[in-house]
Amino acid sequence: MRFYGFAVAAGVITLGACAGGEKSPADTTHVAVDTTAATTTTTTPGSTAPTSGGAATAAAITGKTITVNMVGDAKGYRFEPANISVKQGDGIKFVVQSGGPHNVAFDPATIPADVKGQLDANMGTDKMGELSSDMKTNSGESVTVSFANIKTGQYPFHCVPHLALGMKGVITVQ
Ligand SMILES: [Cu+2]
Repeated sequence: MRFYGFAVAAGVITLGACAGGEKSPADTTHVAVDTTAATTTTTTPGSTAPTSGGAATAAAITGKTITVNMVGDAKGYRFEPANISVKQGDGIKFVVQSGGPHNVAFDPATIPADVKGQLDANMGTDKMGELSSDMKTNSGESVTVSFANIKTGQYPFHCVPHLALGMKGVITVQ
């Protein structure tokens, strides 16, 4: 009885030492290598797909971030302000105030081909389609768009659910 108990205990300790000592370093190395390979493989086709000269990697905001409110009340649905001027590198944070759900969208037909891929990437990954953000419902929820690597020009935008009600504006990149 006493001998049996000792043998089991010793066996457990030995197994534990082997597993911990030999497997961990090897596993860690393999995981790290695999992750890098997987990331590279996944990112490359995604970036190339929009055919915009490899410009589809999100460019971070380097300037200031301007806040635009998304409002829906007795006076109607609107962006406040609706006409916004930014410098290249600035960002715009669209924040739900009331009347949601709202979103931020650009009509692909109005965006130059050499801007489309970059602008789409600069909207982040929470999107329901090309150049169209997810819906934001609750007050305080927001969509941030970077205008880094976006050439100067005028970019009309709108809120998909309220476009027919006139919720739209124009962003001028200077
Ligand atoms: Cu809206």
